[in-house]
Amino acid sequence: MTEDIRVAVVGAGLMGTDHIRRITTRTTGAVIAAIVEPDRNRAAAAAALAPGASVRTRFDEALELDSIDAVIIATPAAFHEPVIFPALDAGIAILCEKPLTDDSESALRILDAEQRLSRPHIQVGFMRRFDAEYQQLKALIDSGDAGALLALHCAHRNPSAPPSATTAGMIIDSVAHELDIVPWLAGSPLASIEVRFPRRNSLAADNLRDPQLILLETESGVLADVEMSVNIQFGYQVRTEGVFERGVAEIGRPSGLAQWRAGSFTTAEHATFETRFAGAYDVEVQRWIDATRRGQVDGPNAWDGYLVAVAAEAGVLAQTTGSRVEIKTVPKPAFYGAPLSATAEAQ
Ligand code: ISE
Repeated sequence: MTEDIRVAVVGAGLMGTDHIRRITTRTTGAVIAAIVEPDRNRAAAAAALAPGASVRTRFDEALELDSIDAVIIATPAAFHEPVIFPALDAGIAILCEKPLTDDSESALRILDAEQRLSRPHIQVGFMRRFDAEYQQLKALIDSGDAGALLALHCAHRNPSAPPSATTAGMIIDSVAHELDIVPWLAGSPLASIEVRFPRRNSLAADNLRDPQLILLETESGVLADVEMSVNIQFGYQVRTEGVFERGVAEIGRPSGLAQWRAGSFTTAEHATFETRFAGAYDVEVQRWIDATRRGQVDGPNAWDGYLVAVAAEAGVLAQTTGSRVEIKTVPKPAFYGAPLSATAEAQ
């Protein structure tokens, strides 16, 4: 393909707008051909970033009228399926923001529909896999230079939660990242999940059990503890420490200008995931564009999205039982390539 691919962005909220800005100013090989957004103000603000793009209220209009080659789905998860099915029918490339869906049944419906095509078309927006520091940690784990990976300590901290946040949603929408990245780092699928609630943050809405402590175990026996906080005020922070046989390694520390002044040491922390993972999003979208032009998917696919949906469901159950819940998946279809480890889907 020599011409730029024509992309429709469905949903012009925070992430959709961020991707529109990215494609118009930082990536190459793609143009925004259509913006699908029913809210007029949002649509107008997004359209101002992408001169020449059509503005539509429905995805089928964009499919019919804008000659699109690909779609970025940036709506809330409950609205992913109604865009994914017609996009698959049209045979176009899909970058779907995480989570793929908010339940495993709908994820399975998507896998079934995708397998009617000759190859995978869906990439899921687990952008951490493209982050430079996560890539370094993964390379260290894979090299074996520090010995085997034994455990991970993960902290996932958001400054404040929107009023729509729920206790289950903290697993489905936020811990979703760790449900993807922990097995990716460890090179082994998740086997179980346990969720406990520490003392409640009084700054959280009354309905919210925040923070949460999550314990994940991989089939290979790596244990990952995750502190998920969504009202921690000071900033946005995602830190991961790997414990190895011969040492430890950490990613996610604040970087940039450090100051020693007036008796204190300071360095700025991120306020939002848009800046913390800006580089990762750029790489993710550029690689998605490049792969789309080659007719491939080069990143977490719909199968990975399904695995996260299953693990999140187990996590929501674990919130209510307070005990360890096993994560059980259907066997991996050959369509999605080799399983993560030999034992991945053996049971
Ligand atoms: C948000 O949707 C994200 O994906 C962020 O990375 C995550 O930190 C946040 O908790 C989610 O709500």
